Amino acid sequence: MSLARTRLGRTLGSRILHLHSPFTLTTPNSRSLFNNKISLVSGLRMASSLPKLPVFEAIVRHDPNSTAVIHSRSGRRFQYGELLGDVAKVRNQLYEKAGRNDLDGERVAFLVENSYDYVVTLLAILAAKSIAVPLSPAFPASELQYIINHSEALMLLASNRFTPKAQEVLQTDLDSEPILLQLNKFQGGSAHENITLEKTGPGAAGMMLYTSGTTNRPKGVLIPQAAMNAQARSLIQAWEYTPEDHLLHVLPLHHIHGTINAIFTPLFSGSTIEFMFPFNADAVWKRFAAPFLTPDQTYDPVKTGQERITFFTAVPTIYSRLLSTHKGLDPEMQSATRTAISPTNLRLSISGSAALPTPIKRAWAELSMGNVLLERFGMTEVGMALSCGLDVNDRVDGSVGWPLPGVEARLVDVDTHQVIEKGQEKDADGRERVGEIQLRGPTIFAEYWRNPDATTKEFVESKDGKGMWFKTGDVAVRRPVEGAGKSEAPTQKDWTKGDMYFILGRKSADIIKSGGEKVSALEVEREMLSLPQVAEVAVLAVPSGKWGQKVGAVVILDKEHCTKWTPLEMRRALKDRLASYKIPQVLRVVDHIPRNAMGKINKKMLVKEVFQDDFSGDEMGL
Ligand code: MLC
Ligand code: AMP
Repeated sequence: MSLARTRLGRTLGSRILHLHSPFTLTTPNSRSLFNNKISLVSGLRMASSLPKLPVFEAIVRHDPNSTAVIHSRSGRRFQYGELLGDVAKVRNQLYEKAGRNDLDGERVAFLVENSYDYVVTLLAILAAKSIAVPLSPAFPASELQYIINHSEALMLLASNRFTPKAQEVLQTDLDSEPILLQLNKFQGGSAHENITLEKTGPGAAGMMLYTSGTTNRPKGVLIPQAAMNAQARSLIQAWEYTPEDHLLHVLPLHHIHGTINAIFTPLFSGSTIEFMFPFNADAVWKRFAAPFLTPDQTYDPVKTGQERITFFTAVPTIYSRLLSTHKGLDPEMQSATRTAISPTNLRLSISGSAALPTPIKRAWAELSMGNVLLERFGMTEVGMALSCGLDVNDRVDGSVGWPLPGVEARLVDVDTHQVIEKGQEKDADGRERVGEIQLRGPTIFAEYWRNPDATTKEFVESKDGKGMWFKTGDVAVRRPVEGAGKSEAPTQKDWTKGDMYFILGRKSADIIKSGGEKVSALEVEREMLSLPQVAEVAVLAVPSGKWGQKVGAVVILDKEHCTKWTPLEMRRALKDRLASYKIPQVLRVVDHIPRNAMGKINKKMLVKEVFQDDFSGDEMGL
């Protein structure tokens, strides 16, 4: 046992076990306990067998020598052939550490960086038929404490890098103590093992993502693996992922966008996932350009040692940052990056998680010499639901397209509460009818964890007996678009037909989308009200060119505590309570917040009154 490891073991106490050295134990007591556990599970040490989940069946079929994952900065590569062997190892270690050979339906939280290790960990938890709860390492311990308590996590897995963070969380006041397991890093080059897929069924395997909503604490969205598979299949059909796709991954991994669209689905298709996180515009431009930095700027993966990026999926803020930094690149880089993102090289660039402003879409198309961003609409609870089509004519400005394969969508009139049937998109006066988007199908989540009331509230019964509809809270109109959904091109699919959906906004003013991150105004208000400085507060969505929306706070100070409060002081006060993107970017201190007779604040009016000055000067800088 190395000195460093002994020290680390001591610091963590007897709860820790190093994954790749399962016999390295930290205390004599834990050794005997552990040995007992080994014998209990020894019959299950099936390094070469996994349950027959569709994702494993797909991975087994891929060329074992093809690249599954690349770490962009180090250049380290991991092949499809090594993936399932590594998954089986980690799955077995979960059993060993838990001292149980059945983790069916248990929640396993994990703090692992964007890497091959994250992919292996996620799949290993599914292989154990458990529910994977990915945590954001950027969250303060108090937010992670909430998730661990709420999900009743049996285990907390942490990479070496995030073990200190995991320890910090374990030192908070937890309802129960999850078993901590430190995962060592895979270096690449594991043997290609023959993995047997056993017909044991998926059990309760799935993923649970925490999302802010109209309640003051985030909700756990339970996505069974069957829904994860349905989401992946739908996207493969719509966006045609292939083994030739090379995806540059710049997104956080505790959201549906970064996990299902950019990990789970590419794994189904045998695509390559290259991790480059956190997002940095200069680094992304350099990576795009790399395979084209040849004397005549032709694509040369052999000489440059870099394959081209064919697939990129991001939020509008990321495209906006890329556009505004491009001007600062030197001429050679400008030219190479333009070639790299042109449609011949970058097969598909997708925008979603927030409304795509048309100026960003146009500027990207111009810079890339014709790559029109494909916009789609999704949600943690439903995966991807609506999408524009692969055909360029089907990427209509301002529209999120059509229901994806396998997804059923309808609009329910926000005024009359009637379903807006096909052909009834206009009222008697010829005005467009605005409706809430409701969805159903195999891609939809199962429930809000331990929250039957919220689950019941967000689903409505159907009249046709074909299943309940999920209420998204997003409002839209449907209209025909000349020339869209009509192409005979081979990429045209049956789902890109009929009227297209255009999102207008959300029903609730209490949900803010900033840089693709969802923020609950109520959650922020709750934390602010617990500060001694704050007597009253309203948290609002302030329109922003750069972020889509910014979190804004209108505050009445508690004069007994302070008479002045700066944005910096506010940020400092909230730093340990809220993830940084939830902390208001703009603050106004006022003497009075107008309320109606019911005591309610009209946030849509208040934002106009108070933040008028912030609406300008925050353009995208394209
Ligand atoms: C970071 N900051 C934000 C922010 N992200 N503030 C508001 N909104 C955000 N989204 C804060 C940081 O905490 C920091 O504050 C300051 O801004 C500058 O940080 P930065 O380093 O410049 O920001 P960066 O790390 O580059 O992040 C920006 C970003 C990131 C756009 C790359 O927010 C991001 O990856 N967003 C994507 C989120 C996502 O994947 N959403 C999908 C959800 S699923 P300070 O005070 O510390 O300086 C979903 C369904 C669907 O929506 O349809 O896909
Ligand atoms: P989240 O809860 O973080 O998964 O965010 C889901 C929400 O993001 C949706 O309910 C929408 O409000 C918003 N959203 C996602 N994609 C789009 C889009 N293309 N246009 C507008 N809003 C979007």
